[in-house]
Amino acid sequence: MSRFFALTAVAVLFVAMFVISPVQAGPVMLRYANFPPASTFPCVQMERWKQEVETRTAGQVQVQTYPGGTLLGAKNMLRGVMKGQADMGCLCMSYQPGVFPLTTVTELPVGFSSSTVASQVLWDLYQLYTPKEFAKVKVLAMFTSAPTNIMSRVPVRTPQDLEGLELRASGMASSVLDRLGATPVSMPMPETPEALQKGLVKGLLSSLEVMKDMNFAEYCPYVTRTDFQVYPFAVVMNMRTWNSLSPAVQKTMDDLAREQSVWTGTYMDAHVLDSLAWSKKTYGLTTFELDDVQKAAMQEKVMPLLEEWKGKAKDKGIDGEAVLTDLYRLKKVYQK
Ligand code: 3IO
Repeated sequence: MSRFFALTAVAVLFVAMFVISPVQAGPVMLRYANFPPASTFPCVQMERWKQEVETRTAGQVQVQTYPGGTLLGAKNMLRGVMKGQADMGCLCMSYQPGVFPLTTVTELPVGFSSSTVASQVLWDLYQLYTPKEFAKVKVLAMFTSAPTNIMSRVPVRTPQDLEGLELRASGMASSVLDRLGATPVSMPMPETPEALQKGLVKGLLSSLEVMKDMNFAEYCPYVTRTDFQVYPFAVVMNMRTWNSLSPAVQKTMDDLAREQSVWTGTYMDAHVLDSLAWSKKTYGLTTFELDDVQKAAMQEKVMPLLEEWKGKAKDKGIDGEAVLTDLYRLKKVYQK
């Protein structure tokens, strides 16, 4: 009889080892997917997050990073993370129009002066509203690109030069180009080099650090300063992965979230300046500035996009007017 109990005890222990050990023994491994090349800012911030988390958890959490769409691509990032194909992913809200009705408020041409300001506004708006669009994932950071400018193979000296010009963009940036009489061609960033090389587009509308990080300065010797709007990003985690983490690890990640968002904005703004200096030195970049009258005329043409966004928000049960009021209030706070 005692032998029976001994065997049972061994069996119970054996099973327990398998059930418990994956949680208790060894570091937790997280797979973090990203869509653009490793040189670009979404991946630079990913490596920084990995470093911080590995250090702050004393190696209890290990992060395996997958840049360049090697695990998930630009358009299936949210779905892939929700399905558990990756534990984490970095996504750009502009690539899936309609999927992020609230946070895309930050895509509007509201005059953000920097990524540092826009990233903080986006993070605060997320905290304030915890929008449904992110309900099925855990959000670990949010940030934006720097304000968008025109990079082109042909000079764009005046707003008239935009007429019919094929430029690559995405989401609201494409709508902005459309309003200004250009011909937007929408695609995510990783498809842009080929479109430029093949002459499918004559340039693009994005933030200027890609002149260096994507080597677009080689194809686009001209920049026109417009600072139209920004592209918003989110770092999300699979909910089951999140729930499997210890409270201490969860706290480490929660504590890092705002800091990571601000870090990325600050990195981005500095890197834009670096990229412009590099483009001038390496490829002799020419930059065009528009005058105040031209800027005002362009701003007037894009203003209806705000009403359009409010209408779409309303269809999804969002009080767009209130969200915009909060956006302007926060923008003012961080611009100081
Ligand atoms: C962007 C996306 C991927 C890599 C670098 C980047 N810099 C600015 C963006 C914004 C964006 O999503 C886009 O498609 O222009």
